[in-house]
This record gives sequence, C-alpha cells and structure tokens, in this order.
Amino acid sequence: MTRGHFISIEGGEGTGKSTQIHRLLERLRAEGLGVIQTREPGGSMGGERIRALILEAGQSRFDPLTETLLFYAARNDHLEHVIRPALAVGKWVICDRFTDSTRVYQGGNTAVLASVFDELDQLVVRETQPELTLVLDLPAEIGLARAHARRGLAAADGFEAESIHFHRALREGFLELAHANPHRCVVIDAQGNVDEIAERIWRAVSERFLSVNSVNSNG
Ligand code: T5A
Repeated sequence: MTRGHFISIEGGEGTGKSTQIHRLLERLRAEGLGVIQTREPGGSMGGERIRALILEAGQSRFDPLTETLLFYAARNDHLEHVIRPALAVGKWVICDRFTDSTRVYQGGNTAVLASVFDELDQLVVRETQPELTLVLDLPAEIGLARAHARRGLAAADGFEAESIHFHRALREGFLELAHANPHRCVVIDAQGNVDEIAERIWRAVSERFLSVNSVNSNG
C-alpha cells in the first residue's frame, strides 16, 4: 500500500482555496493516487453540524474562545471519522483550512493565547499534523471582491462581514505563521489566473512528494 499525505490549504477569504483544491485533486488522480478532499469547519457529519452552528451565528459571532472550542470540537470529529481513516488506508487528504485558520482568525490580536492552541493541538490533533501547508497569499481587497462576487445577493457570514483591517491582519497572520514554520508551509502567490496558480501549487506539491521525473513531466 502506498502512503498517503496530509496537505492543508490556508489563506484569507476568497483566495481561491476551493478552486485550487479541485485542480490539485484532478492532477493527483491523474497520477493514479487515491485522494480525498475535505474542509474545515466541517468535513464529517458531526463537523458539518458544528460548522452550521458557527456560520449561522452570522454577524453575532461567538467570543473568540468559544469559537476556538467549537472549531476544535468540529476538528476532533473530522480527524476521528474522516482524516485518520483516510490516511490509514494510504489516501492523500487535501483539507481546505485546518489549525492555522484557528490560530489566525481566533488568535488575531492575541484574542486567544497561543498556549491555548498548543494545548488543544496536543489534545485533538496529536500526531496528525499536515505535512505540507499551502498558504494562498492575496491582498485582502482582491480576495473579498472575489468572495463577494461569488456570493451574489446572499448575506455575508460573520467572518466575511468583518472590517478590511481584520482581513488585512489575517493576511499578515498567515504570512507570519508560514515564516515561523518554513519546513511545513509554502506561500503561494494567489494573484493571476487559475492555471498559473495551479501550476505554482503543483510544483510545490510534486517537489515535496513526487519524484523528479514526475515534476519534469508535469511542471
Ligand atoms: N474559520 C475557519 C475560522 O475562523 N477558524 C477556523 O479554525 C476555520 C477552520 C469558513 C469560515 O470559517 C473561518 C474562516 C472562514 O471565514 P467558508 O465558507 O468555508 O468559511 O469560506 P472560506 O474558507 O473563506 O472559502 P471561500 O469560499 O470564501 O474562498 P476560497 O475557497 O478561498 O475561494 P474560491 O475558490 O471559492 O474562490 C472564490 C471566488 O473567486 C473565484 C472563484 O471562481 C470564486 O468565484 N476565483 C478567481 N477569480 C479570479 N482569479 C482567480 N485566480 C480565481 N480563483 C478563484
């Protein structure tokens, strides 16, 4: 049995995570690899129920510590029922957001102390850490405009409705985390067209996990 790999994709609102995960999945499957796509919050039956609870709060968001505990409760269910079972049978797991989102969104302005995330990671995530995290980097204004255009007339959730200062701080937060974790994180320039960004991502993934021949034939 081949070994699967755990990859998370992070970034602010509308940075193109879902679009790029779809492209990455196609390429990995074309390589003959077993791969699943999942997301946070959500990804499992219990995780999706907690996702609804968090996102339906709308602009009356829970306080940062409550949100953190809800995200980790959803994560625990997701890890137990989806991520670990997939990795155990050799599948690749591509996850739209993971722990870095909690540190950046709920930990911004030290709303929740870093030590709380460390303790929750030890309790919930344990050894199941992503081996590679792709941080899609985009000016907040562009990401919000993309998210807004896609949403149409539907109401923004509580996160998307935050101020531009909040979203700029998110971008900085993700870049700081990437800088602090250079072995795990690769920052991907998320400006440009979908094909160009997909190519940057493929290069990062294939350089990390696939053979040199594979990089040359696909990159
Ligand atoms: N959250 C999550 C926390 O606060 N703490 C946590 O611990 C976790 C896990 C989840 C919210 O929860 C918060 C963060 C989030 O606010 P969500 O609905 O899952 O909410 O939303 P997001 O993860 O932010 O995902 P989005 O759907 O907003 O954005 P994506 O997936 O980054 O972007 P995507 O691919 O849907 O693209 C957005 C639009 O842009 C277009 C697409 O077609 C689409 O219309 N697009 C491009 N346009 C031009 N050029 C390109 N290169 C483009 N790429 C995509």
